[in-house]
Formats: sequence, structure tokens, C-alpha cells
Amino acid sequence: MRLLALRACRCNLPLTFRNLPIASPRSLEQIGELLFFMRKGILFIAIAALSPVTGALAASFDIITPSMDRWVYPFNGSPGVRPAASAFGTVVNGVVDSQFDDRDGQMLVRFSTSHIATPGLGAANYAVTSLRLTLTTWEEASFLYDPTYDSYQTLLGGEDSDAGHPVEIFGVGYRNGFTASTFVENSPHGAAFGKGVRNAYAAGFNDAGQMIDVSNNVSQGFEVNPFAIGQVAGLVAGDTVGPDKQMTFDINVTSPEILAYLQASLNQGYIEFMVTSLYPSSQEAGSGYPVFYTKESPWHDPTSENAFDHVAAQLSGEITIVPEPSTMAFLGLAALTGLGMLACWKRNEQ
Ligand SMILES: [Ca+2]
Ligand SMILES: [Ca+2]
Ligand SMILES: [Ca+2]
Repeated sequence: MRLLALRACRCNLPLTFRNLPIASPRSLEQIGELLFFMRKGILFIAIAALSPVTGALAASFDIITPSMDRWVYPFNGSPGVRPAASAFGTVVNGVVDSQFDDRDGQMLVRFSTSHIATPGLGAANYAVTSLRLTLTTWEEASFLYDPTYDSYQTLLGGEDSDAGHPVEIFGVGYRNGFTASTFVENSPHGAAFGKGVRNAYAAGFNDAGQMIDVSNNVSQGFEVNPFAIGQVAGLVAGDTVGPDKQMTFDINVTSPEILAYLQASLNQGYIEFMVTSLYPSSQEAGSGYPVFYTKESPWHDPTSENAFDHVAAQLSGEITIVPEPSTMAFLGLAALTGLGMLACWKRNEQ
């Protein structure tokens, strides 16, 4: 199983800790391991400890299968095991629906991160340098590519400068007593009818920094701040997004609120997003709505070496564990030791 493929050795930044374990090097074994590297002449330890990254331990990663994915839709008869999930809305021709959320069909994707970053270190100890969610469009997908944000007013008759609607991802919020720990693949959606009643919902930050349900931003009349908007390489706005296209979402990790969401999640051992769009489920002329593979798709084979067989949601990026003060002291000692060894090594060479 290649559930997790650390790409440390493929990176082109030798003067970092990429080749080292990301956990704090507290044990004698780990200290011995570090000294082993140093004896081998891998003296970048000293340089990294003194670098602008303040001795942080960074790891690039690529998770090719989510730990949980599901379609969050009131009438999903097979929650959790459906091979595809769609993202669509209920606002049609400027008219909002009174019984269903504006963002009615949502897709939840959750990734266990405990293999990448040990949970429970405290949220502030996780720095997220970059983060990308990748989805693959379903085998019959067909919708117009809109790579930019649309105001909610475009759904209510306002001018839309580009065809179609973007695919937007948000954080995940819960109600009715559910949490990320208790909401699993086959948990109940919540009431079938009614707005703002689903147990798991797309959650974004408002201008006050509060995390709120954004499932009804059109009918409630407010703009949203997506964590990312889907992009498809090789397409231009207005093109048709067909089957088996990778759509990437580069999470806005420069947002303090989004970063805090990610840090709190890593401290719990997972990262999760809700995928949404406002494409009406009733097809517009010449377009459908976004549908993506889940990990239950028969086309998803995480054991394959061929990236084409990885059609479930994927998460990649770089996470840095910020060392605790005791570790920093150790790294400082390691740096001095490394420089000392380098000096001896230079003398011996002369
Ligand atoms: Ca699933
Ligand atoms: Ca747009
Ligand atoms: Ca548009």
C-alpha cells in the first residue's frame, strides 16, 4: 500500500531536514541517528539549524487516498460507499429553493495526517507551507470551466463575466452533536428537508474571522471566502471539463484563519475539506455539474505505480513541525557539534 509517499529524497533542497525524521529527536536512538548522518558527512544539520527556518523540521508529502470521503446530500442512499460524489446547487434562474441548501450536493474529503505530523503537539507547532487538494473528474463529467470566484449576485440575475461556476472548497463544520471524530462515512446526513440542517456542512470564515455555514450564502446574501478554487491545467475559462481531469485546489495558507483551521486539524491528526459548487443540478444548456471519483471507485487503485490509477482525492504539500524549546537547544548543540566536526574534517583533509 502506498497510502503515504514521503518524497523527501526527491526534493531539490539539500540544506534542510528533509532527509530526517520529522518527530522531535528526543531519544538516544534518534540522537545516534543524527550523529550517524553527521559522521557520514551530511553536515547540513548545522546549516539548517542556523537557517531562517529556525531549525524547523519539514516534510513534503503526497497522500493518494483519503481516510474518509462521502457525498453529503439528503437523498444519498449509499453514504460512504458511492463511487462518485457531485457538487451542485439549487439556485436556478435566479430563484432560490426554500427547502434545500443553496449548496445542496457537497463532497466531504478527510485525510489522516498522523503519519505525516504527530498529532497532539499543540496547534502552534504545525506550520503549513503549502497544501494542495487534487480531485479527478468522474468518467462522465462534463461542465464548463470557471477558474475564478463569482459573486453570489451572479446567481440572482447579476452579470456573470464568465461562463459556468467555480468549484470551491471550504472547511467542514458540524452540528447536532457531531464532530470530525464521530461523523463517519455512513453517518446520517440530518433532516432531509430544510435549510441549514445538515450534520456536516461547508464552513468558511466571515469578515469577522468567525467560521460559519456557507451553504446558503446566496439566499442569505453574503460573499464567501473559499479556501481554494479548482484549477485545471491546460484549460481556459469557458472550456468544457470532461472526464478524468485533475482539478487542483491550492489552499490559501497565507490566510491566518485558514492556517489556524489547518493547524487545529493537524493537532487532531487529520485535514478535511468540503467541496461545493453552485452549478444547478438541473442541467444548463451545454453543461452539467462537477462530479468526482471517491476512493470506492473501481478505478481507484492506490497500489498502482501509475498515477493515472489514483483517481480518489489526494492531498499533497509541505508541513513543518516547529521544534519545542528543548529541541531547539538540542539543535543548537547539534549545529555547534556539526561545525566542529566540519572543522576537524577540513583539518584532516589538509
Ligand atoms: Ca467513501
Ligand atoms: Ca468566475
Ligand atoms: Ca461564472
